[in-house]
Amino acid sequence: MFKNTMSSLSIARVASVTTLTLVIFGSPAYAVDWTESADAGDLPGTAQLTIGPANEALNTISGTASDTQDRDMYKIVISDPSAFSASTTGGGGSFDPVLALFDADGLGVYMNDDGVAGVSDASLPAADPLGPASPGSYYIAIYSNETFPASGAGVFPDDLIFPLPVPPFTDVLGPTGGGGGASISGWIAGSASGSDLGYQIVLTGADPAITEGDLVDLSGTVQDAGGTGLCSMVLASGQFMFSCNPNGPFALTDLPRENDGTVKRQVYADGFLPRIDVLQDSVDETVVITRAGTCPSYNTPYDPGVFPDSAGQRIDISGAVLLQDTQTPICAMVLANGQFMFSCDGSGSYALNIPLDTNGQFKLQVYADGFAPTIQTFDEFSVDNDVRMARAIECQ
Ligand SMILES: [Ca+2]
Ligand SMILES: [Ca+2]
Ligand SMILES: [Ca+2]
Repeated sequence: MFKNTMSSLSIARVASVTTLTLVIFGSPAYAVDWTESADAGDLPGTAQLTIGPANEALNTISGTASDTQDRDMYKIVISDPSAFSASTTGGGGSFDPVLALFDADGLGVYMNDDGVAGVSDASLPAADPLGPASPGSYYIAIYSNETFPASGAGVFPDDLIFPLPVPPFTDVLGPTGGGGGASISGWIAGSASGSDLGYQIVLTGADPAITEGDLVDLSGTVQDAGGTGLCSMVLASGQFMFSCNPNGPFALTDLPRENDGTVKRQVYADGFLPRIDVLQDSVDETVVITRAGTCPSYNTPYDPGVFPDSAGQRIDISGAVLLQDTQTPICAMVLANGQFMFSCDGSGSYALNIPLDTNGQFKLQVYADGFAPTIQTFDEFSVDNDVRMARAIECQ
């Protein structure tokens, strides 16, 4: 995945041998060649982030269209709008590539089907009047001429962002389709053909979307649908806090990213369905979570005793998180009196060392994506508890 890092390191080594290298190759000598990791998504929220060292241009993006219905979108930074250009290689046969640029809000900027008449490779030219006007984050999409980006409900042809190219398909087109005034929401499908169609996009005036090692800050307010701030647990990149003082606001700073450049923000609150979002960058926003409603219980009720003398004493608790009344394990977040872990080792098991509260009790909260939260209170005489989870769709 970090082929770009390898190549920039080897270039750096060559450059350090002698300044003659710099004379021969000119500058900049360093550049990022990005290779698609798994399959790039096709909307801004799922676009693949390009990542590279600081102060290095993004020279190429290489990838594969699994067939003519695979659309690959990449997030990039355009550092020099007038110098920005992009063109494909790899077109031919069943793969007739199209390039389109979208701004940070997902609005179409410009697109091209064929750079030269009779040649299927696409080209977004530099210094084009329809090209990007300001530096910043953009999304570039490569797709075949058998599919079209759309906004709104994706109705053909009303919601097309760009007009349909006409022979000889060389026009550079702005977002003047019927759906061009709104951001991309999906793709209109045509026929699927071909398999593993390799491509390369050669870029100028562009940088990777993310600088390696760049940290993320997440903040905002956790609310219910009515706008009331909620006491919740907010977790990302192994860091967490409780939005409980006062209810609602949270801030997590300097979060490392996953290997794909994203950060997963998880929000858990008693009585609400968990909310998990994969984020591309720092964000400060209101996070609305949904009340779980009335859900069936697969757990035997427990009536905890009150033991103030045990307050503060630490105990070990353990058990397994299981689906309904089966032995199927569930990967869940298990939280008890401020301590938490994930039951994701394949067996659903959890084990925590926790302090007892002022009543000598602990509140065992278990959350999993797609499941009703299960909250039960126990005392030091019930430390081994399997937790049975109802699916969210079982709730009223
Ligand atoms: Ca792909
Ligand atoms: Ca794709
Ligand atoms: Ca083409």
